[in-house]
Amino acid sequence: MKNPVRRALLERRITLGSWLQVNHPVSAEILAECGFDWLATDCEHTDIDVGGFAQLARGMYGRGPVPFARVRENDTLAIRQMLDMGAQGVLVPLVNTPEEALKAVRAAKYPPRGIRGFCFSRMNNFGRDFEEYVKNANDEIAVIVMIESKQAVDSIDEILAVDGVDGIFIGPYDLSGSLGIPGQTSHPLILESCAKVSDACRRLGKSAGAHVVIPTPEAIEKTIADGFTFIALGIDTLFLREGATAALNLAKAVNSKNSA
Ligand code: 3PY
Ligand code: MG
Repeated sequence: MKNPVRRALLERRITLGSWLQVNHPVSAEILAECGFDWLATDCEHTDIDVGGFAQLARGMYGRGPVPFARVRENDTLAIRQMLDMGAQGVLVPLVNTPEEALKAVRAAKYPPRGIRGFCFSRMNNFGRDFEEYVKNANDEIAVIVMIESKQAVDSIDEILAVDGVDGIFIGPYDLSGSLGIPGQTSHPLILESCAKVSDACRRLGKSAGAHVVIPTPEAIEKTIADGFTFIALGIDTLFLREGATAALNLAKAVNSKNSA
């Protein structure tokens, strides 16, 4: 197993991914053919459990994108099971302290660096590639912690200093709740927090990630200019709705022009 996205994270190079919330492998297969560097399956805010993730990851194998899972919480077993199902990177929500960051890293690493359990499972072709997988996993699996509270922003240097944290990913919605401005993700306090986190990543040589939910040229430009390199574009659900709505609106416009 080689994970080019982890190399890019360590070198602070831009990678482009997307976000999966549809609990069916067809959308994973379709997005996997689009050329993204990685695809993150959201297991925190969807009905996608470990079995669902295993199906989506099967849709990605051999198609290019590195499978990431946003795990449902910072829980040792949640992280372990996603890795055993073939995730090559985890995004761990609501990491607020260096201790919590270390917990996530230790869950993702085999001993002696961590407490990941050994087994035959999907990630090592049910034991066929056991030795090779175990030899490389600690160096190839990416661990990204989500910064989505005031406490996390205030502790950003200490969180980034945790060995094994490859980068962070901003959660602007939860951050807005924590800052007392729920839902106001363009509020100056959020922008200030993002700038602080991005600057800390630059100083400490770690990658900063963000989700460009509506990928307009301005939003992409700003995200890159702000120093983010691990960039999620859109969501499968939004691509479906936007594509369908655009086609329908086009047909309605043609129809009304023809009947005018
Ligand atoms: C947040 O904004 O809180 C998120 O977790 C986005 O995925
Ligand atoms: Mg969140």
